[in-house]
Amino acid sequence: VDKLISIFHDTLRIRKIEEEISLRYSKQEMRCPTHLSIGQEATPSMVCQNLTHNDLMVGTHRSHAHYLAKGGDLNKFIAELHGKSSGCTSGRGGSMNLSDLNVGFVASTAIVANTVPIGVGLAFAQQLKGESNLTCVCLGDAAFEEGVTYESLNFAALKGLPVLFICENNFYSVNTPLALRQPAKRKIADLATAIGIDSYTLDGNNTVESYPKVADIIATLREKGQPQLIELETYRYKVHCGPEDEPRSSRPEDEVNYWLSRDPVTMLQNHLLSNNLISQEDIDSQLQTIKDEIDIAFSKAEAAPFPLREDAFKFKYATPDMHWLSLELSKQAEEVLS
Ligand SMILES: Cc1ncc(C[n+]2csc(CCOP(=O)(O)OP(=O)(O)O)c2C)c(N)n1
Ligand SMILES: [Mg+2]
Repeated sequence: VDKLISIFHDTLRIRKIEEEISLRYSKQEMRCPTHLSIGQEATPSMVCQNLTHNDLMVGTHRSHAHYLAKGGDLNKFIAELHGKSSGCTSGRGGSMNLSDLNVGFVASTAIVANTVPIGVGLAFAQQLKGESNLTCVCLGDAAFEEGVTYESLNFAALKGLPVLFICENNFYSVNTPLALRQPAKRKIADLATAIGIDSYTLDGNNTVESYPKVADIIATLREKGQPQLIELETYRYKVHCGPEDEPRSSRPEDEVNYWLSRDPVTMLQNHLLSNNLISQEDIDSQLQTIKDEIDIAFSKAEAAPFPLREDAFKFKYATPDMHWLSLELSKQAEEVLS
């Protein structure tokens, strides 16, 4: 019960944070492309209940919820969206490049499936070092249309790496439905099973039903140290990228109605209320606390300084013999900025 209440709090908090981003986005203070995951909040909230800050996580272009559920700092997150130096990636990454080693959130990247080999490599490194933590790799359904995913799953199976693959299947890649991209009768989880990874398909919106299974799978992974994949079926309400709602006309009406009737926050809230596990007063008080912390995070982010111009080329990847290029780019940047 405590876990369900905690998951509810996380889903509600992530929902409210992303709604606020969506509301404020048109002010043009957050200048990075932003992929919201409103409708999908239960999956990272369920998974992260069973992860510690020692466990590593890598994410995707749509990783706000992953970062927040993993324990990422709200102030640093909102500052990152504003490109400020107090951001979790020092204002250099934005929405799609979140990173915070304090909570084991190593990286997220914009390239579909890019973090799958990175996550498997991290797990391999941890195994070589004799560490007992696990690595969680978040990926979308479209990552199963990229060759590198199969190579990485194969390597994880071969080496017996403690990797938890979390595939959030929201049935879309940008605007293209899964049915137009992958054979209808073949489950994503079955692909990973065929490679030699224990895999499961769960309802990503029904926390009451799926959470105990998620907890068991992660416990087994910790015990046996073998990779596991969970495909969590869910749905996003917003457009692929940006703050607007997905136009009703762009998707089949019965499909939208089905998923709206299974909203993960509402379903869990109804369960907790109807079983007297939480009261409306508790929810109202949680909402007030969340609102206050969001307001503070935005105020801090708006007031924070941008990274310094003279630091523009710090932390870049370049060998010393490439230094001439940085100097040249730096000169050009100066000219543009002046
Ligand atoms: C290698 C690569 N191909 C294409 C793109 C363009 N792109 C960005 S997000 C995206 C959709 C990814 O869908 P999915 O993995 O299911 O994640 P979702 O957006 O549904 O969360 C695509 C095609 C990209 N970023 N990288
Ligand atoms: Mg998808």
